[in-house]
Amino acid sequence: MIRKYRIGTPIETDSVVEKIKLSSGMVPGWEFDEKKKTLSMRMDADAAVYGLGVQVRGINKRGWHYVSFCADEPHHEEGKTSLYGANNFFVYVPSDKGDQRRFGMYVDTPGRVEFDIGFYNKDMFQVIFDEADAYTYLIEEEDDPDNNGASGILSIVRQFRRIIGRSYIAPRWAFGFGQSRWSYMNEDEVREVADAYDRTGIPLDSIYLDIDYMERYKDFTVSEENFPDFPAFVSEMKNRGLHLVPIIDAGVKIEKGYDVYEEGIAGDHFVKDGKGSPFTAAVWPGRVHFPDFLKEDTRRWFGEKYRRLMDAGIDGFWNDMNEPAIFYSEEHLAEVFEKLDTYKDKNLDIHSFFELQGLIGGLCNREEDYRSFYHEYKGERLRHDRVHNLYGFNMTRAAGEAFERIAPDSRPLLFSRASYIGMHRYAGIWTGDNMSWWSHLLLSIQQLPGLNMCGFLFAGSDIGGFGGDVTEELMIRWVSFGIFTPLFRNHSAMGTRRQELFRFNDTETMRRLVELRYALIPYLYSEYVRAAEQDEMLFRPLSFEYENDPRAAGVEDELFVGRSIMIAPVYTQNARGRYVYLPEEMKLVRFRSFSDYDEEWLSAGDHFLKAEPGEVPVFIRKGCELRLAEPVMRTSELPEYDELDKYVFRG
Ligand code: MIG
Repeated sequence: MIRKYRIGTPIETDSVVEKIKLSSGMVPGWEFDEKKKTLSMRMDADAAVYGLGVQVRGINKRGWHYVSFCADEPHHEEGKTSLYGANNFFVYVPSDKGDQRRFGMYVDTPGRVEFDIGFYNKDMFQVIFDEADAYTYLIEEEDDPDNNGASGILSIVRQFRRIIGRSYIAPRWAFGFGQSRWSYMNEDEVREVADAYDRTGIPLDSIYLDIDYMERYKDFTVSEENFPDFPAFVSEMKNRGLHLVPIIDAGVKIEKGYDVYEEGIAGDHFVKDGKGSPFTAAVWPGRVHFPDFLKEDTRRWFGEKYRRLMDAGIDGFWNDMNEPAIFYSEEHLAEVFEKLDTYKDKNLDIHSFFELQGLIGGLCNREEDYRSFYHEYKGERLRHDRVHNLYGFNMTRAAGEAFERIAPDSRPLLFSRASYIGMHRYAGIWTGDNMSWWSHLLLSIQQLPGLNMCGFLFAGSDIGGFGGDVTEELMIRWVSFGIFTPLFRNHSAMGTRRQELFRFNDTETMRRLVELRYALIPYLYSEYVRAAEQDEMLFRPLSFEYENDPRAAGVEDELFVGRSIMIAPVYTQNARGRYVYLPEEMKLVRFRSFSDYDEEWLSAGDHFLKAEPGEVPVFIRKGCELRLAEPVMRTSELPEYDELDKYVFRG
């Protein structure tokens, strides 16, 4: 049962595709304070709150506040309130003691909105708007005849997923292992990576091209110096069964003679400053203009540009910097330079010194800059901050819509950093610039359920961590978890320790783990496609499956993956295992490789689970089965799930 309510004059976002009749009045159960622009509700002492897409601090979101305002935020620490996505759907689950009922809520507003979930006042849930213009959808449990036994929370999620449209389905090769680095600079570096993987026998399906493949960071160009015959190189890789996946950034370099820039100006495709000229900011290439992806013909124009790379044989892309990230705006930079001059001969004391530091540190992603340019959206001129959260969504939609025209029968890979609900119909996401920290391995486990709830099924984090130096043990544990995530990509930042798997001492363990991934792909991919088609979640916390088990509600580090299995990754240093809670009896299979394992039945309750680095425990649910393939070097050599009969594990 879904009801839709209106607050103020909402901006249409295209996130909901089903027509739902507007109900009159305010969302029942919530109070709206017009002056404070706040919706609020008292929370039951034991209530849990799930959802909100990609955010910090665990699966149950209660106890912190979250701001939906897509942010280029490379520090995913627990004090942060915004990461790259703005995904305003949550499920509220009260205890059975009070008189409240479970429900889901989607707050559809493209501007900034804060979800204070017991942060300021531990018993209050507050939705605080910048502009109180929104649709809210209230989703209650209903008897769903074809819910396949889904329990209350899952049926709420499923109803929501139905109204936002079917999730993007990535090609199967995208489940293969991907190796990325910022950046492989030229053909030879890419070849060396491919050769080293083949030499060590570690399966691989794709190699990513980060910004340096371009000519001076200009979108849709390829450096002729470093990739002299790009189409030939793409097909050389293709002949080896490898896909190259280039990055595309949101900003278009301002450069006379660069056709994307020239066409953008001629076609009036860029966002405007207050005076009506194209807004100038800086990102990688230096000064750029931002395409106004909110305009349909700009999406069409920009989307067509992907064709160039596709004509060269490319069939996968990642869209970056589309919050959009801004290093500085030209206007503000000039102000800062002027101000800096006044410090020159000053005796800098504590105040002026910090002020000076703030001037420089505050150049990036500045609030005021986001309020200084304009879009043309559905026939209206709107200031950017009011529609900020739609930017990355619509950049990615431009690509997705273009793929439907350019390659209607094939399924290119596409994922994005920024997101809004609605984008899940066109692409997946990756979780951005994490660190090579154990805590971020845990974070990457905990981010998945919230993403799945919002329709993002094709998702994953940078394996091994993006920033900082990874250790071999962390990499082994991270890969041991990553083999279950749809996007399974090792990526790291410039200047950090090289972390391709063949660079570690124990490449044997790395190979076994990636082989296990390939053995799992038929299961994972068929469960993934099914989840997309049936509006289900691929990754489910225990509390979603065992709603009446109070112990399950507290489990933040175990997940069901598809219908048959549950995982309990190890995410601490020097561990030889971990504690695990089983809501019911399950079969444990402890894999050292796809063909080397031991099995045992474990009863419901708590257990210490032994798992040395390199051992991957998988729990098979009672009455379910898991079939593995024999590993191969490329996904193209894998059979379908139904064809497997050799390695069958039964719970
Ligand atoms: O400001 O393209 O999240 O994956 O390697 C950094 C360089 C820009 C951020 C992405 C990261 C990518 C990096 N990009």
